[in-house]
Amino acid sequence: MPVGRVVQNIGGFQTILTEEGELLTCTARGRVKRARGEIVVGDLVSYVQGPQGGVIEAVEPRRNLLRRPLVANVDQAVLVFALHDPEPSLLLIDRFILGLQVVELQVLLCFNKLDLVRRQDACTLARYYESLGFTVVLTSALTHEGKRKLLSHLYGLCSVFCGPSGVGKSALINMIRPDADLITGEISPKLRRGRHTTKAARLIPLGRGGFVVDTPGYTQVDLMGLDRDALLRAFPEIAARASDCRYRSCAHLAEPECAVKEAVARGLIPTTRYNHYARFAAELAAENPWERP
Ligand SMILES: Nc1nc2c(ncn2[C@@H]2O[C@H](COP(=O)(O)OP(=O)(O)OP(=O)(O)O)[C@@H](O)[C@H]2O)c(=O)[nH]1
Ligand SMILES: [Mg+2]
Ligand SMILES: [Zn+2]
Repeated sequence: MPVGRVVQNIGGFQTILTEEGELLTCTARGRVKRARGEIVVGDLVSYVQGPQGGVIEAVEPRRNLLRRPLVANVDQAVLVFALHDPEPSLLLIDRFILGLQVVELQVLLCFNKLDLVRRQDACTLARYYESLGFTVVLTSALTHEGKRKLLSHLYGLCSVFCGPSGVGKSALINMIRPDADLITGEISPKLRRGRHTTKAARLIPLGRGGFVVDTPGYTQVDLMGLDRDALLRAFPEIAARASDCRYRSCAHLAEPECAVKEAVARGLIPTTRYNHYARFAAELAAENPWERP
């Protein structure tokens, strides 16, 4: 049976990308839906060709599943924030990074709308996150600055673009894949209408291998189900010092002889980051009582 990748899932119809590189509109057998729950963008599916389009017979086991945005089998999250309009919030950026740790994903930070700010301010923000251990790309979907650097991080991977609405996720994907709207045109005329305000996830193949997934913007980041390991993955600069704490189980909150708090006092870890860490730790403890330190 041939296998395809779900590129879009709207109103009970799945559009899949076939091995031959063609788009095929499908419906799923009832038992497939019951067994797997919802079919989501990024799923690999086996299908048969019927007279009315394709019929999905099975969903291949998923490598991973992200709930927000809802997408399967991704390697990397490209977290997009605008440098201006909308103004970035350090708290929201850190919250997004944490929310994405529900599955172990590589996070690439992309600060867009570089054309709207002073270069120096953009570089200060980029250096701040780089010093914590993140990879950062500065881009402008308007001037195409940063295009090549962004692309160099995307080849061969399935990258989901996420972030608040209006930051330029779709604009960036149009920048790197100008014929993306050609593909959307073939998918559904209905969608063309919402092109600048994304209503549903859409997977777009890259010319030289890999995929990008455009998703609708959101700002409500749910921390439900995240554990302490996820928290430490979101704060690598804190994780890096944890082994020097007096107590192995140190949560770096109220414990004495805490190497993390000492690093904060000495200015080696930004106070802003530590405050966000403490705030999220308290939230996780309230939402997931079994995670209480
Ligand atoms: N000046 C400037 N404007 C940009 C840039 N990138 C995007 N925009 C504009 O910002 C607005 C929002 O861009 P979109 O690509 O629709 O944003 P989005 O993140 O996809 O938003 P949602 O689909 O709602 O989540 C549009 O008017 C774009 O033209 C940029 O680099 N510079
Ligand atoms: Mg969009
Ligand atoms: Zn500690």
